[in-house]
Amino acid sequence: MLENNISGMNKSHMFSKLLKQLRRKKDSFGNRISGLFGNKTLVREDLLQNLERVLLTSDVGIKASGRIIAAVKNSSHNESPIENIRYEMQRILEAAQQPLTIENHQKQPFIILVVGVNGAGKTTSIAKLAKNLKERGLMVVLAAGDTFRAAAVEQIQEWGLRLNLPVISKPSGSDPASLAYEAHQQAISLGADVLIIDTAGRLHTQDDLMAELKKIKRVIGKQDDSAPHEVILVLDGTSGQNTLKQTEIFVKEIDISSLIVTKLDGTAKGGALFNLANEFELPVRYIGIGEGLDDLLEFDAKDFVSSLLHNVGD
Ligand SMILES: Nc1nc2c(ncn2[C@@H]2O[C@H](COP(=O)(O)OP(=O)(O)OP(=O)(O)O)[C@@H](O)[C@H]2O)c(=O)[nH]1
Ligand SMILES: [Mg+2]
Repeated sequence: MLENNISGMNKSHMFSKLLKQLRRKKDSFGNRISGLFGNKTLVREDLLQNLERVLLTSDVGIKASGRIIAAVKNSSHNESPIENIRYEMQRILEAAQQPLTIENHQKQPFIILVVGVNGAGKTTSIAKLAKNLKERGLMVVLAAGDTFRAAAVEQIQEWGLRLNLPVISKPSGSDPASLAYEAHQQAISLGADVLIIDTAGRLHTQDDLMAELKKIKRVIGKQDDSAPHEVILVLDGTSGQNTLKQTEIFVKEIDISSLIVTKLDGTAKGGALFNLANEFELPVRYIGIGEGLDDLLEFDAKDFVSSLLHNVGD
């Protein structure tokens, strides 16, 4: 059985990386939360008010914030509320913790279609994911399905070169569905375990582009009716409430299987994960915590909360 976590990086190394990256900036979500508890003289009511403000302005959302605040209110008055906060935060996020498993898949290749709005971090996340899967011993092929811009094709080709992975591409302007079809055929003939298909960024309001995604899905299904096996929506973790709206529409339009939430390094809006986990029953497979190839971590609710509340209440 192959390891699920990123090989070469043990658990404690991953945690220290998460901790460092999530709290990279002074006004990051983690630093704001822990800052609240640094002030020992704060009375309970003030703490509650400040906590609520931090949660809401970090885009934790009204409902998830309500759950955390209720957990504090329910804690006894003579104990620190921190353990209740930790417990409730973990409970919210645990619903979304379901790692991507590919190894037991019967038909090959396992096809991952990656979608999302412009600039969310799709192509970068594909490169990071490809590296991760390659290190898990899987043979990965990439498809330059963002045929919209010449630069997009070049971008993924460059990642392919760096990672020493085949990239199936066509000139920009080609039909992305036919590229996806060909990439599927080539991945089969190369004996690939995994095919990851990049797509052009689109706004959820662009009907023609949504139709194009549906066509890509249909075409992939022609050669293997169980494919695509995973449709990942990539969300920019700094875009706050927009992440909810985007998820809602992409789910409705093309049946998303899971999420990758990017750019959680240092953002003041890092609460979006709680909002997403509380509102949707979608696994968060990975989180992006930087621009480097190793800055994609398998999502772990306990580690995430521990890094937010690091040194709090000790
Ligand atoms: N800090 C940080 N930057 C990231 C992360 N993920 C991606 N980025 C950066 O975000 C920018 C956009 O990333 P891309 O991967 O090109 O995004 P995309 O969704 O493919 O964009 P389009 O193809 O234009 O739709 C790049 O500068 C990335 O380096 C992350 O986790 N943290
Ligand atoms: Mg891209």
